[in-house]
Amino acid sequence: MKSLFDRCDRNPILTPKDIPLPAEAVLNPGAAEQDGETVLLLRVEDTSGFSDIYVARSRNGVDDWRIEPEPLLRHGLPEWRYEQWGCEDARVTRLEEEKCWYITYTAYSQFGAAVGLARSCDLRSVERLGLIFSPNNKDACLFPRKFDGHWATLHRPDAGGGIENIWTASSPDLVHWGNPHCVLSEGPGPSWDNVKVGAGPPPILTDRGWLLLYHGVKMYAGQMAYRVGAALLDRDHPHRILARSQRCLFKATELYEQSGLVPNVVFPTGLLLRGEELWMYYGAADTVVCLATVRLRDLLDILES
Ligand code: M1P
Repeated sequence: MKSLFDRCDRNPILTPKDIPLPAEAVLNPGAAEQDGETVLLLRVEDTSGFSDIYVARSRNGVDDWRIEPEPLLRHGLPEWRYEQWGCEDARVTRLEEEKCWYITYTAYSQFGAAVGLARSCDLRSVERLGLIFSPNNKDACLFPRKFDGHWATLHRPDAGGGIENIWTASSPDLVHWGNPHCVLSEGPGPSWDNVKVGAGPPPILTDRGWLLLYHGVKMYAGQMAYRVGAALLDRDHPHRILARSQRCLFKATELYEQSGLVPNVVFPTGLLLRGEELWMYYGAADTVVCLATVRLRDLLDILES
């Protein structure tokens, strides 16, 4: 059977060897377009185990990446106590109304994993706005427009007892967040996503609603398998789910996905719509960065069925 997604034949498109410092891993990239170029916000884990966010640019989004020598978000700055252990897994959303990109990322510290928000108008310098969700919370991404005068985000609070579902929250100013709703729960029984779920890249608006890619996790013999599913959220009420894929749509099948620091992980964090195609940037085995494409129509048809 032909797979829904086509993997880039240059995969992995970025490896630790491409990084201008000794790196253990490069993974889970946010993706944006700027001046006709693809910009990835890479999580780079250094050889001491701590992560920062670096910027990479490419004309074709596949190769010839130019990587900034200094991180955009560096962990351990004395004034940012909630990210002393790492800045991880950035998702980036262009807010046209604000004429800036907004970056949600995991701020990791002795206090746990929280959600940090930063803004950048040039993707070269950044202004941190602080935490928007306290620990433990991860996998946050912003919608690119307001709903009834409020911004909206997806995020994944840890409810305790192993319950980790995707929630929405809304805010008048991107700083104060409330109005929580659970939008997508862990799958039931032995489902492929029964251990936890987390939002992937910022949702993309389609003629059928907001398309969300998310990761779902299931445990096999004590090892977690991270795979990818999709959902459609209501165009005007993003906490209402319209459809959800019953099966996983993308999983680790290649050596660079099945083998690495954390085996059997595909973890999408960047998604760009190019014509009829979606370009999905993802971390593989928590070690390298990869690209796969899918026709938007094919994905929507699956959700509709
Ligand atoms: O090892 C796979 C992933 O594990 C975590 O995922 P989640 O956010 O769902 O808990 C993260 O640490 C992520 O970085 C990592 O890729």
